[in-house]
This record gives sequence, C-alpha cells and structure tokens, in this order.
Amino acid sequence: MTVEMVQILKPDGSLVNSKIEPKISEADLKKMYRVMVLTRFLDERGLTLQRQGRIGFYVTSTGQEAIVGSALPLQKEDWIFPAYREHAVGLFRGFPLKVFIGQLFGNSEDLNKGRQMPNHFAYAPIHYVSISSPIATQVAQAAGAAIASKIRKDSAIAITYCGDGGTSEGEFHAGMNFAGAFKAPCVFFCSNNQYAISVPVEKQTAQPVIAEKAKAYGFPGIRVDGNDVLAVYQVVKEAVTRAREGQGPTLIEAFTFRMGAHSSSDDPTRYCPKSKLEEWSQKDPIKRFKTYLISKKLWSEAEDTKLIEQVKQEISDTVTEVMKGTPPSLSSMFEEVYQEMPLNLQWQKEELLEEARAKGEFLDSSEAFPL
Ligand SMILES: Cc1ncc(C[n+]2csc(CCOP(=O)(O)OP(=O)(O)O)c2C)c(N)n1
Repeated sequence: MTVEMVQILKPDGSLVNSKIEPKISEADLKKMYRVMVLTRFLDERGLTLQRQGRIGFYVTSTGQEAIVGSALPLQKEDWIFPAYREHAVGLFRGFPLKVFIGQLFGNSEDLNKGRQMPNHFAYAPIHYVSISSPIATQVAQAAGAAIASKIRKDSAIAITYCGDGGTSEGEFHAGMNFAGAFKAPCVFFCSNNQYAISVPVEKQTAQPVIAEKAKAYGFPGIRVDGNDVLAVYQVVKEAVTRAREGQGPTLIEAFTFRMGAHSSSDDPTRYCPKSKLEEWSQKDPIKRFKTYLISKKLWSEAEDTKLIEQVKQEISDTVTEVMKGTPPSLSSMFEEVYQEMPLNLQWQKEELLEEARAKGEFLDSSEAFPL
C-alpha cells in the first residue's frame, strides 16, 4: 500500500519543495531547536541518574524530538493529554525544568510529592494533564475534554498523544469514535515509532498505515514524517485550525523511530536489529533541523556548541538544586485528595505515623520518610 507521507525537510535537511516551506518566525524556529537539544540532553542525564540509582525510572524520547512542532500551533487555553514521550511539547509550552526534574526525584521539590511514578509529568498552568500509566487512557480523556469545550462554546481544543501500541487499546477506539460522532475539537497524534516495547508494529495491527484508521471514525487521517519538525508543525497547524473552526477531529500518524530503549527498564538489542538504529540515525530530527537552520543562515556551528554547553549546564544546575530536596513527609500521601479528610483516612494516617515513629523511621522532624 502506498500512502503519501507529508515531508517538508528531506533527511539531509534540504527542502522537498520551497513552495511548501511554512512561515515560522526566527524566534520560534530557534525556540523549537533549543527545546529539541534540551530534550536530547535531558534524556542522556535522566538515564544516567537512573543508572546511578538516584531516580527509579526514566523514559526517553530520543529520536522523537520533532514532536515539538506539534506544540507551536497550540494556544495557551488548549489542553494537552500526553503519553510519556512528549517531553519536548511540555518544555516548549513552559514546563519549568525544575518541576520536570523534581517529578523524577519525587522529593520535596516535586509538585506531586512523589505520589506519581517518575516520568508521569503534569503541570496545570500549561494545561499539561497528568500522564496515566495505562496506555491510551488519555485518548478518551482528550475526546471528553474536547466535547466539553464544544458544549461550553470555549475556544480551547484538545490534543492527545499515543504510540502505535496505544492504537490497540479500547480507549483509542472509544476516544476516536466519540470525537468523530460529536465532531469534537480534538487532534489525535499517534507517534508510530514502530515498536510497543518489544512488539513491532506489524504484529500490533493488520493495517500498516495507522492514519488510515481515521476513516472508520469519519474524519481525516494524515501521515507525516515524524522526524521532520516543519512537517509536524504544518500538519498539526492544519488539524488545529480544523478543530477550532468546528470541522472536528483529525488523526495524525507521525512515522518515526525510538532511538533507544523503551524505558530505563529494557534492552532494545534483544528485539530490535542494530541495522534499524543505524538507518534511523541518518534521519535524526535534530541533525536535520540544524542543517536546515544553518542553510537559512539562522544558526552556526559556534552557536550550536554554545547551546549544548548552556543546556548541559542548565540541566546540571537544576539536578543539583533538586537533589537538595528531602523525601516528602509520610502523611502527605493522605493529603490533598479530599477537602476534608474522611475519618477512616484520619485513623489510618495516625496509625501509620505512630508505627513509623515507634520504629524510628523518620529522617527528621518534618517526618520525611525514606522511600
Ligand atoms: C493498558 C496497558 N497495557 C500495558 C501496559 C505496559 N506498557 C507500557 S508502555 C507499553 C508500550 C506502549 O507502546 P506504544 O503505545 O507504541 O508507545 P511507545 O512506548 O512506543 O511510545 C506497554 C505495553 C500499560 N502501561 N498499560
């Protein structure tokens, strides 16, 4: 089956056709590039921290940083329902690095106070909804939020992200079906990185083109080169415009590749041929975008070297700061669920605190608990 794939930048960074070059300001181009580079080095550091035993878990998005292109067409009021590889989307929208790294450590610097699994980011001021562990649940949540927005006549649209594996889940079907039936202002962004942990996409679905699945729900599906940040920007911009103008949802399939392990817990050499990594290294989204920016005389090797130094320093300084945090207090796990804590929880809390006190388990007078 041959299906067109939207591409604006060729893997060598040159334009496919200068007539389709999107108009993006120099500041936005440079901001996207900076976030891509930051994300790449954040991944490197995140994995190192996990290997050092300082954090429990990390998920990289190495090779998929061009997803940042999907953040630029969004407005402040829009809602993001991410999977777990959208670091660049959050960072572009203003996810503070300290909050991001704090979440990984789950200590007193973490807004969630360690009550979420590492890498399950959330940040309300930018409408970045908490990542859910069960895959694809966010698809149905986004459809619901988009339908609510339509009923309220808000201008906000919702965008949600999932992987190729996520398309096999019931929530993917439910979300797409509801969004289609209610013409919801929703954009479904599927990063087809060709693997769901160790399961290759051809074992996941008999439909080799995920974008084609949109037909069954009655709205357009578009396949885009997921390593081409300009193409990602362009197709999402069009989908966002459709959604905002009341024309309903769009499914975008970004064809890409995960240039590493699924998470800090697996070894891709056990299931992914080395040749595939070599092939996709040639299509690296960061290298491609950098070559484009240099050819436009918007960037130089000297600026690149400086940027890399800056982001590495920023990450190091933030990690150092976050590591000064203490573990959260044991009682915090009972708090901020109910406005008034029910009696049964109060009893449980007292019982637990008493036991921990008796065993001498607290680190300090704030009842910080070493997890
Ligand atoms: C409902 C459910 N089943 C299984 C898992 C375990 N699991 C976590 S991530 C994952 C693979 C998801 O692959 P995909 O959707 O392609 O996303 P990718 O990791 O490739 O970005 C699986 C099976 C889970 N979290 N939730």
